[in-house]
Amino acid sequence: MKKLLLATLFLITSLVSTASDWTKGKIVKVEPERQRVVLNHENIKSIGMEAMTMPFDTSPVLDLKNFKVGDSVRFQVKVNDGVLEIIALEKMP
Ligand SMILES: [Cu+2]
Repeated sequence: MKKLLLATLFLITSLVSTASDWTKGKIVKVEPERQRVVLNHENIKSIGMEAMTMPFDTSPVLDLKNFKVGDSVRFQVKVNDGVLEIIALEKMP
């Protein structure tokens, strides 16, 4: 029982730390019709990924029409069935 509780607490803690982990980047390409965006991103600590330019799938709740090439942004990713998905995306001043 205690083990289960600890496992649950650990899971919740990991979810929270992932959710609060913002990474900065720049929009290289936007594809609103495919819910995809290409970002030049800084290293993503939560998944140990170095800085690079790459495409991302984005959550259907994000309206990509609000973004354009060259925008400075910050974002959060989660791994969904082995595929990276952006779950939060915000413009930076
Ligand atoms: Cu990358």
